Amino acid sequence: MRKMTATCAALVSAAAFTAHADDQVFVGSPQGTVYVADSDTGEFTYFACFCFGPIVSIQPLGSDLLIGDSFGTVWTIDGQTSNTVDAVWVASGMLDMAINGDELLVVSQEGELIRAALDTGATIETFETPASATSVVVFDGTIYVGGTDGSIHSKNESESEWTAFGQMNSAVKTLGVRSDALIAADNTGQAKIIDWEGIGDDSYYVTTDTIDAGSTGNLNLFTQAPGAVHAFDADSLELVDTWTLPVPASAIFVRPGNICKADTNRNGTLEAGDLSAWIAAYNRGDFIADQNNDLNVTPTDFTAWVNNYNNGCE
Ligand SMILES: [Ca+2]
Ligand SMILES: [Ca+2]
Repeated sequence: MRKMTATCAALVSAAAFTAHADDQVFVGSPQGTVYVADSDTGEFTYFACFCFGPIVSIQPLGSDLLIGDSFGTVWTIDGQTSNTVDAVWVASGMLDMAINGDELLVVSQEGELIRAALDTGATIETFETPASATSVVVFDGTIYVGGTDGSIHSKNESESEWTAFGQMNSAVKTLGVRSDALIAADNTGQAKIIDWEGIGDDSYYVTTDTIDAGSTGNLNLFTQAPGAVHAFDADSLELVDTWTLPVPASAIFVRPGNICKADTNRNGTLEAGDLSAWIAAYNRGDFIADQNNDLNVTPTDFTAWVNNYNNGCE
C-alpha cells in the first residue's frame, strides 16, 4: 500500500461538534459465536457461529474479519455477510492473535509469541520475549506484548530488542488500542491507559471478569466474562453504560461506523489531528480510513476524507 504523508493540512479548517460514533461492536463468545451491536444502543444481535471456542481475538483484514479461537484456528469471514472465506491453523491453545502486515502474531498456550504466515498459518519464527506472553497487539507497525509478570514491551521493525513500555500490577490480561493510547488490563481487574510515548495514568478498577478491551474513541470498552460489555468514558474513565449479551463474552473488536467518519481519531471534534489520524489509519489499513464506506482502504479515501471533513459533522 502506498504510504501517505502529512502534507495536506492546509486543506482542512477547524470545526467542533458532538458526534455519535455509530460504531459496530463485535464480541466473540467462549462458545464460538460472534454478536454485533451498534455503539449507540449496545443491543447485541447474532452475527456468526463457528461453534469452536473460546474466541480469543477478532481483527480486521480489508472488508473481512479474522476470528481466532483457542483451538488455534484463524477464521476469515466476510465482514458483511459473515460467510466463512478461509481458515488456517496456527498453534494449539492460542491465547491471543494480531495482524502485522501479511503475518499473524499469535500467543501460544506456552506463552510463546509466534510469527506465522497470514495465508497458510505456517510458523515463520518464534520470538524471544522478555516474559512469558499473554497478549499481543500491533499499532502503527509496532508490536506490543503483555506478560505474565505484568510487563508490557514494544518493538518495531527497525528494533532488534524489546523496549519496556509499561508495567501492570499483575499478569497482563489483555491489551487494546485507541488512537492515542494503549489500553491494558491485568488479572486483578486494574486497567491503565498508556499513551504512545509510554506515559501511563493511574490504574483504575474495571473488574476481574475483564477478558478483552476495545475503543470507540469516546468510550473504552471491556468485555466481561458473564456476558456484558462495560463502557467507560474515554476521558473521565467513569463507567457510563453496561451492555449485556445473551451469551458469555470474550474477544471484542470495534468497526467504526459511517457517521462523522472525518473525526478519524473519534474524539468528537473535527481538528487538524484528524488528518494525521487518517494517515496513520490508512497506513495500517484500519477501517476508520475507509471514508467512502466501500469497506476497502484505498487512495480514493483521502479525497473522501477531505470531503467528509469539509461537510462537517452534526
Ligand atoms: Ca477528532
Ligand atoms: Ca474506501
